[in-house]
Amino acid sequence: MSQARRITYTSTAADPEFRAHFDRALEEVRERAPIVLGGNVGEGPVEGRPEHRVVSPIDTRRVVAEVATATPGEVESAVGFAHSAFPRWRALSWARRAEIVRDAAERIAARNLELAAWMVYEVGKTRLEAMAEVEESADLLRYYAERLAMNHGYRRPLARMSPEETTESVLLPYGVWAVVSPFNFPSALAAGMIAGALLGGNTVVFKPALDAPVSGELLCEALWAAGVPRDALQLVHGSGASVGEALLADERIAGVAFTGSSEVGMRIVRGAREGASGPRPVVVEMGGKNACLVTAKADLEAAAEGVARSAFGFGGQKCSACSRVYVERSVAREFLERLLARTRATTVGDPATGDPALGPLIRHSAVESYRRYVAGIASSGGEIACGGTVLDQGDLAHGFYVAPTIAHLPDAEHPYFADEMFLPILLFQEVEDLAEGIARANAVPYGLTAGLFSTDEREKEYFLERIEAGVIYVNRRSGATTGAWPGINPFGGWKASGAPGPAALGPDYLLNFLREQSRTVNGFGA
Ligand code: UN1
Repeated sequence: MSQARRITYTSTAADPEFRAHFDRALEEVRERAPIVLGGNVGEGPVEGRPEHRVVSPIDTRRVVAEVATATPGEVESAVGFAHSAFPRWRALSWARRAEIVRDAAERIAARNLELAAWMVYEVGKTRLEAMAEVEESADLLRYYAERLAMNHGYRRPLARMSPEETTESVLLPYGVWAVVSPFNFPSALAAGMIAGALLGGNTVVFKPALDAPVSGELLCEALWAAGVPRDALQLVHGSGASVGEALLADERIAGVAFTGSSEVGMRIVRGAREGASGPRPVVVEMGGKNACLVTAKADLEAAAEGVARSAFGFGGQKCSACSRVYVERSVAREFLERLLARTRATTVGDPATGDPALGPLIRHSAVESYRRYVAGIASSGGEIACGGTVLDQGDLAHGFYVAPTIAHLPDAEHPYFADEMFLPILLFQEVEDLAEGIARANAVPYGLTAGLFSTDEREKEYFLERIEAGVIYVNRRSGATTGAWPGINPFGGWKASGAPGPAALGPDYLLNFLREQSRTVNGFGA
């Protein structure tokens, strides 16, 4: 059943009808779990027993999926199938490929509650965040298909040297792309990269995060059902270290699209660019340490809401999360009080049974990392203004729950200011003025997103011209640094956050997956 009022990342509350529908979807999913998954190599799942169990971060006694991971031989076969499928898939008209991808979008939209319910169990998102992500996935497919159509499949007549000659620029696919996606947006980030590759006529071998294989399979199901041949979209499960590496090592892989940590992304950039037949295109979207600046001229209530939503939404497990806030001294105290009030009121709990603002972290190691950072802040003379505790009592004992945390470090140069934690830990810092805030915001290797709260036109201008980030927002109450949407907020990192190239969610994203051929044809054969 699909939802009448569409949910996006700006939605704040669910109406009772949505809750009731979602409850039913959760119940159905609970009955079907654990789902057995084997990816798809050739026409069917990989051989072998499902040896990898995906447990829900909400309650680890609940097994969400049993997954058969691909062996190196199966990865090789998957690449082989996608390689053989390439000539047929690229030979389809661009209009047909766009039609198939649009159809997949409608299939995703038609099953939105079911897909979102699986995602709640699989990665622990809240209902609203999961639903928004499913809607974003459908919109991504629609938007990229529309961009292909608006550009007429990227064939453009050019000027001619002589009347007998016709000249054209044609953008063409490369071949097989490896698409590797992370757990935190297991549907949308995969949908974007896969659609980018497929629409241009490339084929794909897709490896979803091992923490989130269900969302990956459901996405592929929609694409296959819409008419993407199974061999043109192969699906292999496994870890980055085994399956990911095997994929990248295969010389028939013509391009790599990766979203995930900077550590892995940079390894891919270094290692994968050199392909068997020349440089390989590599599209990488990596980490962030995103700052928000709040000046004395800000609407402090809007700022507190925007920062809290971006810092703590999905437990800070977004590359776009706000993890540093720099506040002008004269309003620092008042802003902090408002932010603390909001943060203390943030409900943490099981998103499948209730409607908390925050669910669990993805896995045990994230909780361990949270403990280490909290201890590190204390041992550096820092102060935990709120949070800092692991929530493992009562109903929360079987999941990975932690309290949203605001911390202050006396040393403004502390390495934590440049360390992507992927946790609900926000570092709070006073600054003299906007100039100092921008200097601090820019003083990290990353440059993904950034935010400003100020009502002053000159300050806005000053910020827009100096901030070093690919995605910037001013006065965004619904999310100071997060919540990019297809066709609205192109999403690409600067500096260590991404590779140069047209941004995801933006009008030119498909260009990443295409190479140009210039065609000059002389009518008289001369
Ligand atoms: C990511 O955080 O990994 O802006 C990507 C957002 C999302 C994209 C985030 N649409 O929050």
